[in-house]
Amino acid sequence: MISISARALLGVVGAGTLLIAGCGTNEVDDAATAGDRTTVATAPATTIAGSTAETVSCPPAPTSMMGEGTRAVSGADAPTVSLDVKPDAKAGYNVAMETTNFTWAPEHASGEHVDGEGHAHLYVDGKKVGRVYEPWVHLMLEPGDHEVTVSLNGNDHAAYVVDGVPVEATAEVEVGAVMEGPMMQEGVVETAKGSEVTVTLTAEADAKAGCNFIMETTGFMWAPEHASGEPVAGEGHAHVYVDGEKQGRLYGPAFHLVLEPGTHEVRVSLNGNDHSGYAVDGQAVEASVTVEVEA
Ligand SMILES: [Cu+2]
Repeated sequence: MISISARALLGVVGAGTLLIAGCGTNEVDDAATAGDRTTVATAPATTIAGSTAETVSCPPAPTSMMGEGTRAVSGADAPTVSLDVKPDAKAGYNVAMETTNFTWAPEHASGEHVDGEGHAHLYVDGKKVGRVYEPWVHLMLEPGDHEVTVSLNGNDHAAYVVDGVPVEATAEVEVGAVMEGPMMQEGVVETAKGSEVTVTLTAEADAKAGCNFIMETTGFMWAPEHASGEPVAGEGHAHVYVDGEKQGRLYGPAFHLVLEPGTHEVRVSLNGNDHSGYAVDGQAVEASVTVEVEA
């Protein structure tokens, strides 16, 4: 049902003009499941352990597309990318990119060009969904035939091009009318004493648009390849919420968000492979930061 020809990126989907790295147009995903809610209710934003106190100002989306341009590269050192898209056992698709001669550098996004460094841009049916900062992304797609494309871009967003051909990969994805996986209980996993799981979240204005977010975790292993699989102690991924609404999954510690003007709370939770939220002493393992986007 999926034919593969390239690679992909990261996935969070947003409502409205929200531009998160990754997802399709809607992110129903695991959003409707009850387990998440509990953790939200019991953890007021102001007391979340890993949260950043000050408000971070994030530039709005550019009103016109800045010339992102291209960067011609050649020779044996030119970056390459390939793409693998597989249905997730619960919802949506897991997209894995493999790259060569390429260094993921979310911390340099919108900064100076460095040969071989950069991030990916994700497109669904030719429309840019957002940036991807790491090789795994979760995508929600509407029923129908879709083309998922990832391009490799430098820190300054210029697309890498080899012999006039963009370094990108495309996968054809055919989404059936019903693609609901088995309903998984999104409960809470109390972590055993002595195996504490923690997360902190920081945001920094991106020089071009939006904010770049970085999670730091302890006692936790990113396991995108096990998402919607059996729980393994300490493994998992994150869920990201904006103003209390789930946007999608995160498969690694770095992500980019362009939000609508206003003040927003961006929150992440650490979740097991089965999507249960990690908790320590009854407290959800999550972190939040408040960002302000100028009109
Ligand atoms: Cu999950």
